[in-house]
Amino acid sequence: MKIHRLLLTAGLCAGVVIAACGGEKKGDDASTPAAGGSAAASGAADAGAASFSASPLDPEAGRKVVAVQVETDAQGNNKFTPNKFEVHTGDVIRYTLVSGVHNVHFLPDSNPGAKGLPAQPSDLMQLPGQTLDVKVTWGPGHYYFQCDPHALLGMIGHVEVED
Ligand SMILES: [Cu+2]
Repeated sequence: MKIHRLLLTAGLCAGVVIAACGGEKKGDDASTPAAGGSAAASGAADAGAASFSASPLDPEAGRKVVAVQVETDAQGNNKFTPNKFEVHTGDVIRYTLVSGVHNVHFLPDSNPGAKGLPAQPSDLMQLPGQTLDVKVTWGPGHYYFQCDPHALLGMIGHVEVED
């Protein structure tokens, strides 16, 4: 339990550092200081980047909502279910909190060269039933996401985007 709490704290601190690197305010992300190695990449990704929405989004015509459960299960495992899935451009990925406290982050360092991904980690989800939607507007390919507090415990996912 102590280890878990340390990881949680480390994850939260990392989130704060990342947010700080992106500028003083979230609305100010057009001017990214070139402090980190990925600053240029994330600056380029800002134009037309997808973002997380706490209210439901509609998929494009003919596309669908893809449900992903986010939870700490009865055995204490922190996980996305499914943690590997396919979507199409125009689909909406809907993360629904079942239990625990989690977020979703398309980590730039784990998605090298990717453009249009949500630039920032999502806020923490804390209320069971709470949803986080993101519309798939970025290009085809293989993408990685994680829960920042539990990434080191294996709370990661992969999504394959097809046209
Ligand atoms: Cu988590």
